[in-house]
Amino acid sequence: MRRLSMIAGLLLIMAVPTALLGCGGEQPSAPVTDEVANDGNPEGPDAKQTGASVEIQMINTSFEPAAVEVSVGDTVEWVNEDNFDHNAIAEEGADFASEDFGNGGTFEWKATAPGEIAYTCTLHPGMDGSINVVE
Ligand SMILES: [Cu+2]
Repeated sequence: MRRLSMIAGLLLIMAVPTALLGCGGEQPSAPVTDEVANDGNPEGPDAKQTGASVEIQMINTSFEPAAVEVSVGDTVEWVNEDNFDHNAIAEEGADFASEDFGNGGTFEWKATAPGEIAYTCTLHPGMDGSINVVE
């Protein structure tokens, strides 16, 4: 028990100057506690929450690629490259539903849970796609 608290004390002593250095002196106290709570690694937790962005084109009345695999936290973005309207409506595994949108229009949806998703464009029978969301 005593050794543990000594180690904690050492870590605290080591962490404080690092946090102070990171501040550059212009913003005195407020950000320090945040940096210590993040273990002094701003890339870590933030980078994981942000996730990647995966683009799906709507072109020649199909989704390209028609099947994608994304991770929880990733954002899927549909971009309409055709000169007429499309939409992206989840049929199974999720509940997103875009408006109809034309050339250059986009729709975004963020994957929040793992699973298999089937979606379609309701304007064009057979224009189907799938998203496999993994941890
Ligand atoms: Cu369509």
